[in-house]
Amino acid sequence: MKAQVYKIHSDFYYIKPLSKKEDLIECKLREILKKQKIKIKVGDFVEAENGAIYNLLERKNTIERPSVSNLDMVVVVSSLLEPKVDFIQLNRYLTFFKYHKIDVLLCFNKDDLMDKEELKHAEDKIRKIYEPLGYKIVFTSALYNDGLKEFYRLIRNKTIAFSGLSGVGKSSILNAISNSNIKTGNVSLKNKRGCHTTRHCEIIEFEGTKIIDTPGFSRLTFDFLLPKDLGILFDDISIFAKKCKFQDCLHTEADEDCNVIKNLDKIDEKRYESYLNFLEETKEFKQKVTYESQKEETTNKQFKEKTFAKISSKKRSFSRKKLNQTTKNLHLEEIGEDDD
Ligand SMILES: Nc1nc2c(ncn2[C@@H]2O[C@H](COP(=O)(O)OP(=O)(O)OP(=O)(O)O)[C@@H](O)[C@H]2O)c(=O)[nH]1
Ligand SMILES: [Mg+2]
Ligand SMILES: [Zn+2]
Repeated sequence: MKAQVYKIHSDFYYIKPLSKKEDLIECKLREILKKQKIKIKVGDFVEAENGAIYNLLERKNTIERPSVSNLDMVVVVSSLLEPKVDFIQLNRYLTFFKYHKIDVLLCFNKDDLMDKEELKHAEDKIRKIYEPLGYKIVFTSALYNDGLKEFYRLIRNKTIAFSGLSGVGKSSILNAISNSNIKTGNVSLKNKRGCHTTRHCEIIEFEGTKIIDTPGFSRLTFDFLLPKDLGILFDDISIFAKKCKFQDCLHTEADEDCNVIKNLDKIDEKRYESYLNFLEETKEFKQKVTYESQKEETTNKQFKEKTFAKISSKKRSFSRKKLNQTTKNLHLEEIGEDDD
């Protein structure tokens, strides 16, 4: 039976068969998958029988944070206030999903917390940065149903996952558009942060749309990318980077004649700051990779030297033997010669 994984709780996998409109079936994992160290995620298509999943079917895409597969789109949710938009974190999500080639919809929630003028100002600022980058943007209030029709129109019939910091209103939006009753949490009065109410990823399905609610997370570092590959993920930087005359340029302040530096006034300040932040992480990764490959090279070299030394000592003893032999022969020959 082919099925999709809807939620996972410790060792239990809740799957929905593709063929029938059944309720979720509780399953475990077959040993073979565990042995192969295959990690099954929410959104995965699998094969199962007798209450056990035994095969993972091909994925369209898969990500670790949140840990989900087969997405048509990710909705990156921020809240305009409480907590207010963290643009570097937002760029972090966008760069990450661009790397994974997954479409993104930007949702700015809690617009009810701003007065009209403030909201207009925030909207203009956000649209100016992100619309030229090709992102669709919605402004919503889960509390007052603002923008939710437009939001629903953009995600209809798709499999989408929410992504965003804790407390921005992901579960609240999902509740408002799907009439669900998922637990939502408070935002701390002191630091305006959420309190990690949603703990697991789970598919909520209605009218052919599948929404994966996810726990809010912020830890996401570019510790898998080389510095030279970061710029390509920033369209607003790569447009100038393409015309940069330096070949291995990373477009930092150090290179005065760099075409990106020359055009910094045309790049949003926070976007460039985000680039520099992530660049440091990619540099750390490069250092690690270089160190490890050097270590491996040294080990290989030592190994080779050892082998060589062994061979040469053998060779040496061999040649000594041969030399002895030859000398002996020579000696005999000499004797023989003498004999003659
Ligand atoms: N004023 C206002 N408050 C909202 C809105 N949406 C959500 N909230 C409140 O924000 C708080 C956090 O909402 P959640 O939906 O739990 O946030 P979340 O993003 O799911 O958070 P985690 O599950 O922790 O990742 C709750 O107190 C909600 O009532 C909104 O549009 N306006
Ligand atoms: Mg939640
Ligand atoms: Zn440059």
